[in-house]
Amino acid sequence: MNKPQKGLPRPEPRQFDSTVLAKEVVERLTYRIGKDAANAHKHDWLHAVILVIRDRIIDAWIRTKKEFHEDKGKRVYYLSLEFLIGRLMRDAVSNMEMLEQMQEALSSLNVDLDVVAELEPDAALGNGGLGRLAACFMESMATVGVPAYGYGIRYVNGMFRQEISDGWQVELPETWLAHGNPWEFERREFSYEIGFAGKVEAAEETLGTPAKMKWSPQERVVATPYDTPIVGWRGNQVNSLRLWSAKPIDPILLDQFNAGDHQGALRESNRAQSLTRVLYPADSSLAGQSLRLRQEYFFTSASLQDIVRRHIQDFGDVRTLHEKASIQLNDTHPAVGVAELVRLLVDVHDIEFAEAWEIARETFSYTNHTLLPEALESWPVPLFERLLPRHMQLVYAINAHILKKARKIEGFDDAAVSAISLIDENGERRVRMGNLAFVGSHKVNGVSALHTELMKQTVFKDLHKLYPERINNKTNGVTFRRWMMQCNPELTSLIEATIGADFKDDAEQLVRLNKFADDAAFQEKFMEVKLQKKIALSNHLKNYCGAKIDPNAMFDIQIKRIHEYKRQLLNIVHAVALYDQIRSHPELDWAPRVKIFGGKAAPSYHNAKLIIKLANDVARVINNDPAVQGLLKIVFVPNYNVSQAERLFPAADLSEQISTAGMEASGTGNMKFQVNGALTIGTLDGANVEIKEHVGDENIVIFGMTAEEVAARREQGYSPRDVIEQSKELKQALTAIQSGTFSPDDPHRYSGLIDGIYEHDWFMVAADFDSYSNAQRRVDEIWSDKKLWAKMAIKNTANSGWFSSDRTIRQYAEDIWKVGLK
Ligand code: 26W
Repeated sequence: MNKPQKGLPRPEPRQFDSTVLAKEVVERLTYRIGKDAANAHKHDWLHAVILVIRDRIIDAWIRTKKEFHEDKGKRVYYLSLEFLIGRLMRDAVSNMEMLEQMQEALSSLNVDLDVVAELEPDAALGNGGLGRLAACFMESMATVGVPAYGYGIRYVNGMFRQEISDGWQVELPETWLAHGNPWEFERREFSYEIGFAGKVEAAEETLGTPAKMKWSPQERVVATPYDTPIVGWRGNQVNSLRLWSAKPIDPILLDQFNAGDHQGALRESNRAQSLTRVLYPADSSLAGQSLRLRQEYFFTSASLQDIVRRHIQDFGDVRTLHEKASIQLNDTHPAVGVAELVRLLVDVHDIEFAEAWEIARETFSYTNHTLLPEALESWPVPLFERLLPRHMQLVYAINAHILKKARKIEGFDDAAVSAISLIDENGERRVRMGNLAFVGSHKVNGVSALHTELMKQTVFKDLHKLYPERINNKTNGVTFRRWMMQCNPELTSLIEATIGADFKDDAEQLVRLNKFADDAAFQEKFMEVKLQKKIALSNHLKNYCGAKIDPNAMFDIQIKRIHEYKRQLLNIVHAVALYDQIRSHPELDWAPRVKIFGGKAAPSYHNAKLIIKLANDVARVINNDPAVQGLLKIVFVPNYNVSQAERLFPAADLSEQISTAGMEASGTGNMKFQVNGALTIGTLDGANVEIKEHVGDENIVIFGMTAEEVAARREQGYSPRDVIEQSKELKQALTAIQSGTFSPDDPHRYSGLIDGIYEHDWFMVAADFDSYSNAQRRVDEIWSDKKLWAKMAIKNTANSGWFSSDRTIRQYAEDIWKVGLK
């Protein structure tokens, strides 16, 4: 249950005097930035505003740290290679409840808050869903009162900037730190040394079996933290996000430099700094690069050294670590931490292996975010051994320990033993990071009910047999502060005027809107807000990418990473089919639609990049054909990121959640659409299943095969060619794409892509097409009944409260972390 602050009276909204704020902004501008109002650039204003907000947050931050220290309670550490935060200013100013006063203060200085807010760069230290979830969780942990620290990497270059050139994706570096970052504080005093490679010898006093050892790394770098305050709703608690930056031990080898070897003198420095230079822009397969493993170990080791240091400082004895610390592994990216913590305990703190192993397992828990085989991390044994020789020994020791236990269990045959092994012995030997994370954790969770069930049946089938209590579900959520209150203040005000303000502290109060779903006056107001947000998006897109779209058309939106399993291709093929039908039957009453796409492709993912080009090619032809003017339009929004998302979700009528069932772990975009009153067209995949349960079958449009049906169909051997032959609509659309209708400059551009559908169609585009197309007709029917659409849209918002990340975090706190909330 989502209760505001454990029954404590809700704090009164803070009072900030706008004249005081205006004075402070000018004061910061003068004395911290060194400018007067007459000469200040917009960036200077932004900086000054942030400094004013920041100073207030710092007071609460220091108070929070003091409380943690005095409470002597358990703390939560969220280890994630990605935090996709976006902009922080609006988050901070609205969670501190000073938005209106700050707006007033700035307008008294002739400055527009919205204009300066646009200048803040997006902190895009993540790829997609997993990274954005980490950011929502940080905000929710501060909101519900979890004493938490986030740990990650301070990439100099986060996610690349996407430009679309002649319809193709081009990747450019994004330099989010170019103007400095007023939100971060360097804390050099908490720097740690991180080692790589080198040799392992017996320690002077050997202790226990396997024994304590001495690792002498061949290469060492320094990890220096930068802290960012994360303020929760109403500013009650401020947690820290600690991001590590790599620095050389010796910035320059002076002797070498003076001897004339200028490059050699800087080599070590450059090598160290390259560790945290760039985020890997792939959210599925990784071709085993050693830099990636080095990044993972670097931030994990630094975080664990910091956690152990803090624990000893506060509690004196490292043996009680598991009682006072809960470490959440966000996917397997920090899974090497299991071996690292055992190493620190055995080699540095003289604890015997068996006890160290118990402590580690009680401390860690692991979240799995994907079942895609190519995304399950594993490292070639030779690479792992060269880079982390001591950890390799410990992985073998842990493996021996686990396999011994498994062999004693009846019915655990050789196949099951080899499936749970930490080493994959099929072909090139590899260390399986998923298995390491699983055995090294006391709890392992999936991110939606369906995904968790599939984890038990597929990737972790045998480990689940061995540890049947370990796997549990924690359905994802999103923070309503960012995804409703900040990006859709118009909707927020309407809801407040209708049901009061309680939903701001407890999103589940939104259910009170259910009784207004049939109320004609409320329907009108609700759809009026939607129209306003659509007009705002139309205006934005005109400036941003030259797209001209009619706000009265249905905004049908698919925004997410481009991946074959997410099936943007199914949506594009449907657009082509619809185009064909409108042209063949101009006499019919077509619902005007704008199909909007946005998303980045991994730079090395050929088909994903081709799908972007196809969307743009199809857009060019359709948008220039007078026969469908005003009825169908396609827009590909370049550089989809958190800030674009904040404009797109509130303006959506239709949310496309059309992955091949069983492949999308949860989805969180689906929730952001729902919050903002869009209807979902989707498969029974990930959290769509639970969205359907919450909104009711009649308020969502479901199509396609279930996960079970997909598995059975693949098992039986599926013939896409036969399916295509039986669907005139599909065949026509595929033929048009294949024959170069949309790519006259290169008629064979899409041969390979379409051949893939004919030959194997792994993602079942053909198999689900007719069902999808029928579902889209149903969407058109609903659209033609404005009252029905409004009612369904309201029902979606009204029943979205359960998908608040506050609920998710409370469940983690209770079931996994066992930590009290403030
Ligand atoms: C190879 C490296 C790699 C592998 C997987 C990098 C990143 C990943 C992630 C697991 C990809 C990811 O972001 N997964 C998404 O996580 C979201 C939050 O739980 C879910 O909502 C999405 O369904 C899932 O695709």
